[in-house]
Amino acid sequence: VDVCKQEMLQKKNAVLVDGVILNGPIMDSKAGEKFVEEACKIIMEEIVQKADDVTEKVCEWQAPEMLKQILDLEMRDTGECHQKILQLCRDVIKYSVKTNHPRFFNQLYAGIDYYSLVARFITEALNPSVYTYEVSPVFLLVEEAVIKKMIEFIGWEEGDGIFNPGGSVSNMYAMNLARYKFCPEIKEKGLSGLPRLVLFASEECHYSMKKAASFLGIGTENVYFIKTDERGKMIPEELEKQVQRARNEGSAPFLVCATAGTTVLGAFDPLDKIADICEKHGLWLHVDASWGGSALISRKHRRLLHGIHRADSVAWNPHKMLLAGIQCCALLVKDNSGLLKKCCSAQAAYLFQQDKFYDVSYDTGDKSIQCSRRPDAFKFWLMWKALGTAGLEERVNRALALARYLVEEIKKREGFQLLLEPEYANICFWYIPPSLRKMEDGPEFWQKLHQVAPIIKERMMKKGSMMLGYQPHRGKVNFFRQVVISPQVSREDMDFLLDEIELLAKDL
Ligand code: ABU
Repeated sequence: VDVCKQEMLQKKNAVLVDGVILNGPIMDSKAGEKFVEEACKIIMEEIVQKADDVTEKVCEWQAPEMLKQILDLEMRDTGECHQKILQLCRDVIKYSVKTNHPRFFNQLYAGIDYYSLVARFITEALNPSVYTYEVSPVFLLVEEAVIKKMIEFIGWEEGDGIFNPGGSVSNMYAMNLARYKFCPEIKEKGLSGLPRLVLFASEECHYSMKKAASFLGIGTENVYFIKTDERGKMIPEELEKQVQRARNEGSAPFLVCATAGTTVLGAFDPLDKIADICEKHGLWLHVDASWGGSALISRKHRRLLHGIHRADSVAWNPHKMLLAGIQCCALLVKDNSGLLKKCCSAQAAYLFQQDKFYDVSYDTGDKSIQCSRRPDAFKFWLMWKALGTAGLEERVNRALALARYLVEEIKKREGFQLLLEPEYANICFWYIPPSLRKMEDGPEFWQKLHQVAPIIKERMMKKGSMMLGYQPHRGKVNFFRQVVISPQVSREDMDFLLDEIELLAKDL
């Protein structure tokens, strides 16, 4: 650097301010390009090309203290050479969980979609922020087109929407919007003077309902949880009772949040019956279809969401079942009169100038509660263009057929016990190891069974052979929740999963 500085100073036109030479860019573009090229090669070799290789590990488990040492996390005064940084990239990949591995069944997302991956590369490289047409012309039009298409699948004739950083945020938007519709003056006046607002969601709803109620100042005590049946579906008669209860208490019911695809059991609430109750009581109906919404793409399975067209708003995450890449989450709203914008806008004059030279109705960023916003619709759009609706439909149908296959295999095998017949891609089951099979049913049996899934989970992660979630749930001791999503997954992986559990637990 000093040599360059000397050379520059000797040139007549060197411009210095505060001792800083301002001539020419300070970045070495050629070296930067070479670095990107080499890093892309690593990404190809270590992630993309290994994504369907079952001989690779799903994870390379290290305890946090050990991983801290391996990764050399310290950030120092002087930078490090490219070779060292490339090695860091390799380490990051090595010790990260391969969520695109065919045996990653841990969450409500999995697998790799090549088109959405490329879309992400493009948007990462372009680094746009989706608020105004002037900085995001393509991505704003893409978002509009995707929202329009999603609205069609819900069955609305028109509507509005916005992509958000997660289904939890979509649910929060819906709550805010429903409240704004109920009492528009809240935007200016705030919470003071409002009656006690009450909303309703099933006992099985996503935890974001509580978070949203807390964040928005509604209060978690004002979320009335509605009893569910043995399959985890909201019981409409119980909803009716709770609405009456809220009214008798003098509170103001304003919103029902139904769920289409609950997190643990994958249950779908009876939307039509819930919509009847909402209509009768004048309540906003929001459907959290973050997980189950993708079934709308399938002619065979869309009946799971029968009645969704009657909702006022819907949260739907194409990053889950459809593999659009985290994060890709839309809040869709039936209203087409600009309610979303009226609710969220703050009219920043430095972004949303009304005297621009183009049609400013395309500056849709003020509908968002964010300022900077990622172009998440683009990865869904590119994937949809490449696969067509038929390809997306095939993806959903295959995942659900594989789930069915696994269910039938579970029924055949000794030691495996289903919690319930699944409706969707969540297969919940216990594994009863040999030593517990002859034990009498009773508290001791369940207490021992509770300990089994965590041990098997630890063993699978330390071996790196697969990843599968477990949890206790509503009085039931720890059980596995297998989630089937990825098109990379095959029948053999389903068989492997069961064989591997037996193998890992043979001494239990
Ligand atoms: N809302 C996503 C929950 C995380 C999971 O169970 O995969």
